[in-house]
Amino acid sequence: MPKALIVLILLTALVVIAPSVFAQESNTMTRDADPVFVPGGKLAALYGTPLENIGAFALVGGSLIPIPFQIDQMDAKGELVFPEGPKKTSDDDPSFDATDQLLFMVRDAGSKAASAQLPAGASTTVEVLLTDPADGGSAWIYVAAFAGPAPRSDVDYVRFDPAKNMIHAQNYVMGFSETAPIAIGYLSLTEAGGGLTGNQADRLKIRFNSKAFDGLVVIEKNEEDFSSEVVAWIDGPIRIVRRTKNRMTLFWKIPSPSAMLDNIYYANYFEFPIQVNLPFDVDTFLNKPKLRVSTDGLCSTEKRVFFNEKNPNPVEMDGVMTEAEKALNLREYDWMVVKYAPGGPPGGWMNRMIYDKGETKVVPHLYYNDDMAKPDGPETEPGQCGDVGYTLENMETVEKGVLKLTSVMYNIPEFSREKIPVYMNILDKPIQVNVSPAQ
Ligand SMILES: [Ca+2]
Ligand SMILES: [Ca+2]
Ligand SMILES: [Ca+2]
Repeated sequence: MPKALIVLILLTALVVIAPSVFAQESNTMTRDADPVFVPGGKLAALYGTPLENIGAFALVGGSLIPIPFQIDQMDAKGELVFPEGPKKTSDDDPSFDATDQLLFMVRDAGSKAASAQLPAGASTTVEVLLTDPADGGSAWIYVAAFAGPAPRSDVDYVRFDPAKNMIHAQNYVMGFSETAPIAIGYLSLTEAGGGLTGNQADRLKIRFNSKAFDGLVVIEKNEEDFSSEVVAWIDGPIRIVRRTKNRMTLFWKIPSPSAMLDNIYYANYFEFPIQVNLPFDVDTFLNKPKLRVSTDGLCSTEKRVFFNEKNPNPVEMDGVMTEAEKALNLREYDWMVVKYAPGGPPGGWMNRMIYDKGETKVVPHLYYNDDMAKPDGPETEPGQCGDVGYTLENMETVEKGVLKLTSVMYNIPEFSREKIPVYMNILDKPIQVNVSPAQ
């Protein structure tokens, strides 16, 4: 058979086959807000590789490009490794091993690559298939080991400024109160986060009050009674993990046991944990203990509205408590939203709580106060202007021990109600990963 004819037949075959193959293998992932975690146990092909020799890539618009990713290491004791800060730590095995994990943003994944498109010069390449359990959508990334430093993306979604103790994320900027270093004292949405207006937060308030010794003593504590020290941090392109050592003066001069808390910041959301250490059975000493954790707003900024699934009609956070606001259902909620009022910028925040109540009956209820005439010090702007968060109910059912709650704040840059389930899926239906050798 003449050579030209064979070539022609092959070409025809390719043209016929190619569209159907590519149609099945293109990126169909609709989710764009999630980080994706690949545990080290699934990346055995990379064990022993120095971290700087590992690269992650995605096929976008027909070319394979480096994507932002980071590797968080865990030591032999299962402790997260913090490469920076006064109490920095290091991994027993500084190269990639089974306890480390690789993370990246789902928005950076791409289509399935053919073998000719795999990273040139890599000694090993694995294919990571991402599947959305909610709608079956899929996307891919490729992780490769090189003999020397790997090509890297220069995208950095989050930056920690340790001198100013500020977080600069793609969608928001956060700082802390000078007089209460455990508490958020500055929070703004960037243009990418659907905001434009500078600081929106008075401060985070942590308020505890209780009676003790049959009502003879009143105990009141606020966020200024905490010491909080940044001891170490991870600052990668995907997330910041900021470890703080926190103590509260409990009674007279007796400090609480110190609690290490890891605040985590992604491009578009953050996790703010609270830990209540109880060195005794609460019921023995305290009557009606109450804890409130809330973020007060500023009336001087752009108007905002609030709603949650139990209170679907938005109420205006304007410093005036209407009848509708007084009648809000405060029961335990799945999510709540604070966004700019209609006509304002498009962005908003969705909040949810993660907690394990264990044997206790402790539940977070909604806290909402929007009354400028009611001072609630210590605070920056007197009065409450859309002060929203949670109170812990039934704390007297807690026995000696530790109570942990994490508040997660998701920024939704172009807010619409249809997006709420999408953001709930970040935790409820995490994106699945399957790793196989790249073909
Ligand atoms: Ca390691
Ligand atoms: Ca109001
Ligand atoms: Ca205030």
